[in-house]
Amino acid sequence: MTHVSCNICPFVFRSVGMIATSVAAIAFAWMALAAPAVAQNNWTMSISEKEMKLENPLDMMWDKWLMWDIGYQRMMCRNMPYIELRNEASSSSPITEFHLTIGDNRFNFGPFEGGSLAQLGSTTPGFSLLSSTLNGGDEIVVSIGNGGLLPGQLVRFQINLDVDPAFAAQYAATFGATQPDFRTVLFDMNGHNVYDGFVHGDSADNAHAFVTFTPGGDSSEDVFQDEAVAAGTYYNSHFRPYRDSDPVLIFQLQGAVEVPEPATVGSLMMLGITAMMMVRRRCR
Ligand SMILES: [Ca+2]
Ligand SMILES: [Ca+2]
Ligand SMILES: [Ca+2]
Repeated sequence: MTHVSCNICPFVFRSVGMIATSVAAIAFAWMALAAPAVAQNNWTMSISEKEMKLENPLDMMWDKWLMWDIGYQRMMCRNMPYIELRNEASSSSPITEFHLTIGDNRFNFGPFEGGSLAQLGSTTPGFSLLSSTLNGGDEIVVSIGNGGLLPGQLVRFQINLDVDPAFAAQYAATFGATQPDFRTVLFDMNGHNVYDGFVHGDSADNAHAFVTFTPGGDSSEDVFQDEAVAAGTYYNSHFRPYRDSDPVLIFQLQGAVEVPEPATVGSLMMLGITAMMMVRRRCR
């Protein structure tokens, strides 16, 4: 029985091992580069006719206090609702711009006395807002200065809805001198378009919003649905009798944009360390 010693075997095994390590390293690099980014910049927009509802969304005592106004006052509040824009704490970039479309384009975002289109709320002082419109007043743009709205921060501001001049006579024929309710302009409560008399349940004529993160760019858009509202018969000239209940509600939109995953940088560093270990092993 002959015993043949094999001098070439350790070399073959080492080469196979190095090739396997290289293939694994390349596969790892591809996984790191091809992996979808999972980190996101996220925003939430809430709208309500009363700023204090946004400040105290779950407080029953506030709900009772806010609800028992008179019908005329509620009509005016619903024409000049408050928006709360929140940059979620999980985001990594500030929000520098907010966009909202009008929904029903027979209306527009109109100025307050003094000319501004968005007025900073009293509950979030200190922000520098600059407002303008696009598309003949049918899209409002609110820029947030001084570095923008940081992750974890929120800002509240008030907007004002007006009737387009071309629709003013038709509006007045039905609703007189009253002001349009944001729940009939940005969307149609219970799918009821009160200006056409139709019930569609269609979000094609509803408002949508997005924000710009800097850095990060424009987020996804979100659109209002034709929201279900229990006391949906009170709007514009249809004032609530004082004895009736009509809670102050909040309606929300949300969006996001993915940001480059910082882990990708870590993965590339790991790849570098693996390559260095391979070189060291070769030099032994
Ligand atoms: Ca318009
Ligand atoms: Ca108005
Ligand atoms: Ca609609």
